[in-house]
Amino acid sequence: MTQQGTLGIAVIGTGKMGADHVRRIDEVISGARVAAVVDIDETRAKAVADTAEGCRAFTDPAAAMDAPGVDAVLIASPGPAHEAALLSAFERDLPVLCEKPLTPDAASALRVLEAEQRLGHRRVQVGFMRRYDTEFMELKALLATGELGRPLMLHCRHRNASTHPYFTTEMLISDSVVHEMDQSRWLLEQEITTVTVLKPTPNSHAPEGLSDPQLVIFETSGGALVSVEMFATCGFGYQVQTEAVCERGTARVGDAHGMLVNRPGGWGGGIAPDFVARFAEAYDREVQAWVDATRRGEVEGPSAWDGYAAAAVCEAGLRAQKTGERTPVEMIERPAFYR
Ligand code: ISE
Repeated sequence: MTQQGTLGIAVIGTGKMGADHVRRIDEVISGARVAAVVDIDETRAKAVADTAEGCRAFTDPAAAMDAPGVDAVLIASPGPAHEAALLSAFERDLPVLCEKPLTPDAASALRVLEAEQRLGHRRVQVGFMRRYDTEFMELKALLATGELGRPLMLHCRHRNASTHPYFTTEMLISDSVVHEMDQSRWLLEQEITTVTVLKPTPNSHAPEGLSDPQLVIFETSGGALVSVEMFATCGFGYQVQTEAVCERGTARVGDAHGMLVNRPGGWGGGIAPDFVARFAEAYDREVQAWVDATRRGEVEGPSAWDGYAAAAVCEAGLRAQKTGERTPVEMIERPAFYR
């Protein structure tokens, strides 16, 4: 660690999320600095590097990890590039915060698990930021008290205003519903055992060929049911809501409308445009927690095991999406290393 114990971070990927993390590390959180950024688009890497003092731009992740002053790696590149970046970080025994998904499929996630276990110590925190959202943390704490009794069902709504041009029907599961996969495992402390995907006639405002919205149903090892409405082209903004239905009551989070205003002709609140705005504080808390744990020499938060479990559920989800059938999740037994 350099500069009085300040953690020097290499940020891999300078798209929407990577650039936002660079700003966050530079301006919002404490104890860290951006030492390097990487992007295959050199111009974009340089433009983002220019926003953070002392930051160098690279096009090769390995070269950035070897740069002077780099103590840790934040991976925010597209999912298919994660495995190679994770394995390079392990070769250098560097701590990693890896944006979701850990990797795009269960086989590659398993290779990452095995490589981390060969290191002999945990190195990875996965960026499931909902675990750091105040409302979701409150819901988790309430369920843990047992006051409402056993959770029977979760009803989740996940809405995005619109999709980017290369968003596919499969990505509704692997890029979007992956959040509900992790959130459900975390809230219920159970594994997801089956996935069913139902598709209504698509929204006529969805891009040609995109099957949106979808209704996804999980069954869990403890006999709970989870319903997820995934609607990626809702048109009106970004919404993530969850209602837990328990034996003695219900609890709902994510209305997140902020201030309620009365004005001539009506009343109401605002709605976030996207995940960067809606989960800004959760991302701040997540990255700060990672930096703090790393500076203490510890690893906390969602682990590579959680990343693997989500990848295994995604795989079942993608099969269920094609066949329309209730599809079992295939997972290895949890290694003692991740207990
Ligand atoms: C995006 O990648 C995210 O992670 C967002 O949280 C999610 O709402 C969106 O659907 C994904 O594409």
